[in-house]
Amino acid sequence: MKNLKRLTALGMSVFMVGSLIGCSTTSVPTEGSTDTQSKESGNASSSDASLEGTHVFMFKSTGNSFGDLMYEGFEEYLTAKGEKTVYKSPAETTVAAQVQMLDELITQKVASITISTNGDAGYDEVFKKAQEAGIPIVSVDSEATPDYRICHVNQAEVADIGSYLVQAAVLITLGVDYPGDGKMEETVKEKLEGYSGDEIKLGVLSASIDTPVQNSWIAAMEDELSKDFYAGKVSKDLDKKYGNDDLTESTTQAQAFIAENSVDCIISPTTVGIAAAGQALKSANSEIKLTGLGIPSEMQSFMPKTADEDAFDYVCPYMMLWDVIHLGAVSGAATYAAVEGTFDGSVGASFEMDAFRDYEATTYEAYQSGEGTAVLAGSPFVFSKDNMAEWIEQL
Ligand code: RAM
Repeated sequence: MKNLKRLTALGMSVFMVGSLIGCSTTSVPTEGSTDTQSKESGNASSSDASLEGTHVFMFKSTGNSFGDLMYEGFEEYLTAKGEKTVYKSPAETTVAAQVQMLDELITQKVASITISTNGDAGYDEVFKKAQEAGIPIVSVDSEATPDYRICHVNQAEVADIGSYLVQAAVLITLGVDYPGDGKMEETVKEKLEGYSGDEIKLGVLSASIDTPVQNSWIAAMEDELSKDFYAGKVSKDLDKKYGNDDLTESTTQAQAFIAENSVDCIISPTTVGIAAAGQALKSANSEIKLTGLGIPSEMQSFMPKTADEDAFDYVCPYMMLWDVIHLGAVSGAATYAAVEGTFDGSVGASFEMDAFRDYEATTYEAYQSGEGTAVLAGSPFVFSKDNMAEWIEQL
């Protein structure tokens, strides 16, 4: 894990400037087993009485490694605390599917709910039921309604993610290698100043049209594009398509971008979308380039892996993400503190997270975020030909 430390330091220096699977079941507890650290997904049937007192981690849907990696961290952290955890996600990436599953879990008297939501609205009734049953709700990745959550665990600053994704897409369109720590904005300004070609057009291949987290990043991308130095050089309008975090639907949408051939670079702020687009663009031998938020091991066929390679021989010259396993562990620590009654999520309230893997013990303090509060888990890393080989081993 030595490399992770070095890369963590790199990520911080780049990004902290200016801001601080269907219903598959991979492991189900056997009858009479005391081990409920299962990775079961799908139906939370009421016959599964062993879930009483268990901490639930619910992702947007099954079949997404991003959710699996977060659960890995969540489970590891809480297991070390002597707690029981379970991974429950619906097969469909919809609010209704999550609500139905939550309702069943609350009836089973689970200890807590840690969730990445599929939408802003539609959870009130079920969240109220959880609240009345004394079951705390913490959201991670994609926010839950401030009215009902203890706090949200934010992976990285939303504004930064939006800016960096646009900057990366513009530089990639202009054939510029990742310029290194903290140099993206100035490089974009410099390159655009000397640019007199056609207006650059960017596309977005997102998750669902309602997903809070992707929508917040898209709004931040639009803010970035409204800055003066893009005027007349990069279109303010993003061409948005939605693949619902489903591989097949995302592939269809990527193919639509290819058929229309009207964007220079696709930004996919979802690990499912970027992998689908990588494959579609590569198979079609398309000139459209790609960046976004991706898991290194899933993107290795579409990205350069050694410093001596030409990044532009690949569909995706560089992209970004954060340490997803650590993010899941932070959500576990927040949930644990909430259940213990030592963290109420109000502004200024804090909890201590034990040392986790390569990370030292850390105190997280809640800050105002929209109508609710959040804690900031970390910062993104840029994955490029200089560090891909190391990151493929980690994530
Ligand atoms: C996907 C999910 C998740 C998002 C990541 C980047 O796996 O949509 O919500 O945060 O990508």
